[in-house]
Amino acid sequence: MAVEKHHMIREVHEGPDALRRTLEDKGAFRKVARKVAEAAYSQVFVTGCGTSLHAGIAAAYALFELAGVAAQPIDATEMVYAPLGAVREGSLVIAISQSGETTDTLRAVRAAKGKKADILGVTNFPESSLAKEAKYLVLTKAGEEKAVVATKTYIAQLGALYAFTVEYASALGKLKEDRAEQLWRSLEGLPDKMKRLLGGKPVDTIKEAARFAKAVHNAFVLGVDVTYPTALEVALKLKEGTLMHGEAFSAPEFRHGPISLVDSSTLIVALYPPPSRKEAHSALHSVVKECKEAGATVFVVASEGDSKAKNYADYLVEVPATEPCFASVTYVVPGQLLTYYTAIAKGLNPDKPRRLVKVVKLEEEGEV
Ligand code: F1P
Repeated sequence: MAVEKHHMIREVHEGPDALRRTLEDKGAFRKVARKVAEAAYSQVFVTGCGTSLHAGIAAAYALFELAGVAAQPIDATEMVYAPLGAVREGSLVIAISQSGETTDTLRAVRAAKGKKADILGVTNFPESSLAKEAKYLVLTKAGEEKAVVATKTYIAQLGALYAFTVEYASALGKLKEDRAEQLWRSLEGLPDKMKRLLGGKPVDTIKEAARFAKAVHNAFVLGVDVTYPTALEVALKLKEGTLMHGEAFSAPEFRHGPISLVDSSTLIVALYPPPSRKEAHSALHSVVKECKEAGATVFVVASEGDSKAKNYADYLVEVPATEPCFASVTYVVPGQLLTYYTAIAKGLNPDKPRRLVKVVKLEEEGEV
């Protein structure tokens, strides 16, 4: 690969390898998952900040679907307030932080431990504070990430959390062996599928869309079902990297108010769930139609062979088909690339967005 000027684009290209390395030690996931299953937790929370929180929401969706576990995602910044009232002995808190040093996440973890909860830490740094606080550890193997805008670490977090979920669901007796194997094969096939999005037609389309997006002030990122967690992450990327106002909604929820903001200056990023999720797919499609009629420009990400998704698309990026519950891994890549190329088109440095730092470490907040 050519030497890239920015860390961000180099790190987007390193996503497939980060995922492959993270998934390598199957036995480690199995060991942790078995211990967690044996402990028979009565409730599960998932927490983190920013991109890590979004990986946690994606994991909660997989835990609902594959393990039948009602995992409750909560922002780490909120966890220390009202939600703490529900944390008790027998609670498991899955805490995610690529650095393992984010103050807000560590505060949530310490508060939960104070209520006798156990912590499963998911981090890129085995020596980090989060790793030290955690009873169980799941490691991502993304290597160092230099750009402030997180990309490959998110991919690695998804991989680790999905692998844990498959093993946990199996240990709970919720997945048959052959289905678990099928899911593992699907996970292991994801790096190659991601690579297909990093060049050729998808990138040409994204560069073209970025030339349009550089003048956009408001973008709404619509997902539904398995693409909803990805929508949250893509909207965060757009805000951090391009300074445009990007906001995510579950597509049907978008009708309950925000749709009135759509006009001919709006960009809609529509993340179509795989067509096999029929109801969700048509729920999103009908909202996209209304947005198109209101004059919006529509950037669509859809599964290959999704014939309906082209109908209202000004720009269309097709992602290789995957197990729907792992869709976040492929669907986020066009969003990461759209962020990068729009930042470049706007003359911004995506490695160092204004006012953002890679690790948010806070002093005790006194009176201000
Ligand atoms: C969490 C995070 C990042 C975000 C920014 C600030 O970091 O919110 O997701 O991009 O850099 O910190 P971490 O807890 O995953 O290290």
